[in-house]
Amino acid sequence: PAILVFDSGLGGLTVLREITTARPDAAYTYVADDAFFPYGRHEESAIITRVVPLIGDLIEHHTPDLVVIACNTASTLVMDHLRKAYSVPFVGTVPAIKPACASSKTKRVSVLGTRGTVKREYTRKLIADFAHDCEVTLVGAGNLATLAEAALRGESVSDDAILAEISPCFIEGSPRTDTVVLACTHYPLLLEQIRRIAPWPVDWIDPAPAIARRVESLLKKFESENIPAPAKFLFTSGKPPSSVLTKALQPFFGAQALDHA
Ligand code: DGN
Repeated sequence: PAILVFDSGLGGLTVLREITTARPDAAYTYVADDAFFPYGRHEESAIITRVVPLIGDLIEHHTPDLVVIACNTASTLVMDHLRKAYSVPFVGTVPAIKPACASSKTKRVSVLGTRGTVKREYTRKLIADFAHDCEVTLVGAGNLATLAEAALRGESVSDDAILAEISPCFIEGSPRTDTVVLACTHYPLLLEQIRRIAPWPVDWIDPAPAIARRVESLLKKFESENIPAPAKFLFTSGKPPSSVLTKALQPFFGAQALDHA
């Protein structure tokens, strides 16, 4: 099967990594709309106008069997529009509020996302539907996705810069926060550093494994083929990646060739 994975930038690679483990036999095209990055700073209407036709063009050009929108900032807005406009199956990425509230022991959960994601109607509805016995704090991080991309490029990102973005997630008191939803696909790129500097240990919920399970179930009809994994492709709408970045991306694309266009 052919799978198209889309994000505003390179955060969706954390989702790609998980899906490729589940279905190593699929052909992957990863598209980063980096010319419009970060999506968190755009108006809702601008994101819809940008993403819906862009995905249409990509479907026409790449004819995928499945499209994964590996971006919360876009998924919380465009999934209905996409499903109405195109017949290919879609998997979106939305804040994992339901599993976080189910697993939290203290029933104090924070949702860390872009400013766009945390103010969405869609996110509020997830809270209304699934957080009955749980107190949910929404934290809009203005700069964390950009810091994650800098870290991926090999730049050093200071503990203080990250702490400034994540500290509002930690609500003191009794009981205190024990679970934080990573509601932006970029944040797992920083998880090691985030865990090390967090004021206290919490469960960080990364949606990628759940997305990979969903993809696997939608792809059941494509029998797993015992063939060498096809090359994976990276497309960017802005600048081509530097050689440093291309090297940093290699682990996400596995041993196969990484081609860029
Ligand atoms: N990775 C994206 C998300 O999951 O929301 C958005 C990053 C951004 O555009 N700021």
